[in-house]
Amino acid sequence: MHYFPNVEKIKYEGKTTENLFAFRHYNPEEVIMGKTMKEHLRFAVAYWHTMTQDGSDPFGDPVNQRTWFGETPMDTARNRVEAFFEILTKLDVEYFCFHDVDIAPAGDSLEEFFSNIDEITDLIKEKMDQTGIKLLWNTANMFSHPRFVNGAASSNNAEVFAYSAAQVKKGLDVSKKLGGENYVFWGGREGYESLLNTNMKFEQDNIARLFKMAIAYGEKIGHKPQFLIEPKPMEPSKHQYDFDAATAMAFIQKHGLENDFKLNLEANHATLAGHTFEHELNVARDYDALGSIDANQGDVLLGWDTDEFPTNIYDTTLAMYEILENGGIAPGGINFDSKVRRSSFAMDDLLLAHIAGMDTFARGLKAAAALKEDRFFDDLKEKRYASYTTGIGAKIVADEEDLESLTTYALAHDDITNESSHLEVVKSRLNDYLV
Ligand code: XUL
Ligand code: CO
Repeated sequence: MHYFPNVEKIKYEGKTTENLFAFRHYNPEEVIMGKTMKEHLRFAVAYWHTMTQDGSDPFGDPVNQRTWFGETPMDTARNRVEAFFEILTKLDVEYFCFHDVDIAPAGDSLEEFFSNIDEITDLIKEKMDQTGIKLLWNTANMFSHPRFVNGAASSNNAEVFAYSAAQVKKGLDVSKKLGGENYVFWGGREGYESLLNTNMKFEQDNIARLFKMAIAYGEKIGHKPQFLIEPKPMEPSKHQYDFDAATAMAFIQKHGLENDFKLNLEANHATLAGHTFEHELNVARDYDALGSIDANQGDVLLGWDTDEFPTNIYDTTLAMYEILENGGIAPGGINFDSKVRRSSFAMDDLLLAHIAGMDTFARGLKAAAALKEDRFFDDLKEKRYASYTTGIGAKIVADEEDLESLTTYALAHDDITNESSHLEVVKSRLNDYLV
């Protein structure tokens, strides 16, 4: 059965092509700074937005045209696997990501859910073996069901903690079965609605407890994916504990998790936290904790997580620059945590939207590589901080000075001149790399 019978495997055809089902910038085999684009970008397709999103919104009914619905929920789940691997193969994408509830129906009990997961992951494994496609990460959805109304590991209800632990155990078993390279924790409900009735410290200690159980279980079964926390400041929680990269790092360090945990950073979560994406990547890099990214973009005119496919080359350039500076993103990748707009309801839009996102990241990669090769930011910053390379500056960064010695220095040098940053020139020159 083919779900996209009119589309062949998508190929690179260059910028002049009229073919919508072709890459105009993403050329998987093209070598940039010693690695192919495919090796640099490590794209992944997200099961949830691609296979289960129906196009409904708070004011509108489902609109997406999808042809994989079967007679029973399990028939649909099996059809989805078939269609998903067709999408991955046609897009020439090597990785994918999913939540447990995306792939298998929850059934009437946890036992039935687990057995559904077993059956569907058998099918997924078969497809992976046939195609060579790999699992970037999986995760447990511990936020949609009503039982998680007050959180998962952070719930006031210990029964919910236990249920969440069972889901994480199953997630790690599945990760081992499918050779998952990373395992994600996104705590959508790990936060609070009101501080009036919330013990923040207790709740966060419990989240750390669950994470430590996950590390211990991974060791026990001999499967150690890179664990990732995905920060987000709010939505659905009013306040989410993993607010942003810096907050998540404080949590990781406080609980001694730094050897096992890194960050999965999402562009639209960064903007919700009042940061640019490159800010979040830069913070993570500073802690040697840049694990993986969820690629999407928000809308500056809307205040929520719109999860749009990335089409802004300015943003992808600065993100790819951070990734190049990081020495790459592996074993993480670039997961399209992105959904088609409601008006893009056709089946083919699933492919077209990914092509747009992949081309935008390819352009970002090329521009970032040129910026790096030209030492655009290096020279700029070297010049800007030059006062620390000689004289008193060199002594300050060599930790040779103290308040008294610097006071003596300042008394003799209190006539200070600063230099203009000419920031408008910088931005204008940066534009030259984008077009
Ligand atoms: C929600 C979000 C999630 C995580 C995985 O905003 O980004 O889809 O990526 O749970
Ligand atoms: Co995400």
